[in-house]
Amino acid sequence: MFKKILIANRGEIALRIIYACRELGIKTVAVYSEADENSLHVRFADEDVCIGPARSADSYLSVPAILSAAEITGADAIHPGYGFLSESAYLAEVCEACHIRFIGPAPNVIRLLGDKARARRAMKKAGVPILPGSDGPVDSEEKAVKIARELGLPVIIKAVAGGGGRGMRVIREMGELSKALKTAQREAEASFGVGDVYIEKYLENPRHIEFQILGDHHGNVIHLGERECSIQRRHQKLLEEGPSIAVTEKQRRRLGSTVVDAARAVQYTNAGTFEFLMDDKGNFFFLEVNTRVQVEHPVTEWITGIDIVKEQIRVAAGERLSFKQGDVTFNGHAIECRVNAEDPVTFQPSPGVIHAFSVPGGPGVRVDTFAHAECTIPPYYDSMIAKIIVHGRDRQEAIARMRRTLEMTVIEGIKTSIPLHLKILSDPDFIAGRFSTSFMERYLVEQKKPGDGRLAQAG
Ligand code: MV4
Repeated sequence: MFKKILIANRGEIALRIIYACRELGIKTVAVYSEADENSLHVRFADEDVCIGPARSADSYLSVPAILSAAEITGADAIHPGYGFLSESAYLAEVCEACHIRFIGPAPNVIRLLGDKARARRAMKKAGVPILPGSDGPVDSEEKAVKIARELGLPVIIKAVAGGGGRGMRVIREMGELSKALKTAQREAEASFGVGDVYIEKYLENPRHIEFQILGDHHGNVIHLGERECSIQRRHQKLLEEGPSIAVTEKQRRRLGSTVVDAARAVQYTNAGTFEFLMDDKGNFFFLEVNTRVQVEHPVTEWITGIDIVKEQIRVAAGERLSFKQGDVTFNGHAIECRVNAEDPVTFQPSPGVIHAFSVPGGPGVRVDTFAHAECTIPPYYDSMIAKIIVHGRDRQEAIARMRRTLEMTVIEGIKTSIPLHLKILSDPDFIAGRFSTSFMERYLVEQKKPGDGRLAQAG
């Protein structure tokens, strides 16, 4: 087992990794930017190293700064968390060269799955259902027109280096195709340094459902069921839950076993998430694989009782997964709300000093946060300040539990998304489980209608 892990991240996930390391008896090294000097992850790590100025590009995204910190402190592994360098095949490769273990999949696996067109092909080959689309990148207008004709409109153009919704274009009329192809390519080149794009049939109003997997270095791969992540705005998830009320036990077993086979086929190790779109007939289509631990992993931890971060560390150290697929059971229902420092109506970031901070406990409540009274939320990073996760025997109990928790949460000094979460949790369509990825868009349009009253009442 590792003796010392460097945590190449900040905020709640850095603390979450410290929790796991402490329970496993592993020393920790925090890295921090000048804006995070007084952060809790720095206070609770055994050692800490300042790696640069506030700007992420100069600190949390700097491979040389992070590798130097690992060398200086003698860390034998790096946990990248989520965001920042968590899906950097380059960091994973440099770690290998420096004999420091990267806690994540092998560099070539990150690279394969980071190229969405290659990932699509690999998944198709492994028997995972995909949407009809181009076989690889589309580099000319003639090719694009031919494919769009074959697929039938609407289609969607996506960047091979994309993911998370960046650099996508939906085409509803043939006349739009040529211009959209050029802008998508230009945007992809500017954002990712790779201009390649591919085309898929566009699925209207799908659900977004993802399967959590874990793999060790002994060929064992298991799945931990799915999370429903349809409640999002502009590709930022607001609320996740598990299990999805749209997935039957039979579908879970079937798709679970399909993703496990596919993960084995690409020699996947460590934690990963297979993202799918689900249509209104219950068909699943592969989107992409996230090769990191995700923000919403606590939802799965609670319904399975498995500590995903500890498993990540164990398998990276060469140990076997501590359980088999047959040991995995699903218990009750979990919901996570991402509390952001932002205006709940305009979504403008709201950084600053938190003067009062109190979140209730009680049965079935977990809070993953780096925030506390008198802490400062810097303006340089993601606006998420806390994750509130609840568990109930069933979905109804979980919803009631989340509502009472949010109602009794006190955060003063900054604005938060809590009023918006409370409105979602009392929406009849949400409560009935009738929603898709379009839920928030429609919801926010409805709210703007004059005379509706919901906006004025709630919050
Ligand atoms: C799609 C799609 C419909 N059809 N692909 C957005 C994030 C990126 N990972 C893929 N995305 C989508 N791909 C096809 N062929 C709709 C989306 C999409 C979406 C997906 C998941 C969660 C929220 C979403 C919001 C809008 C669009």
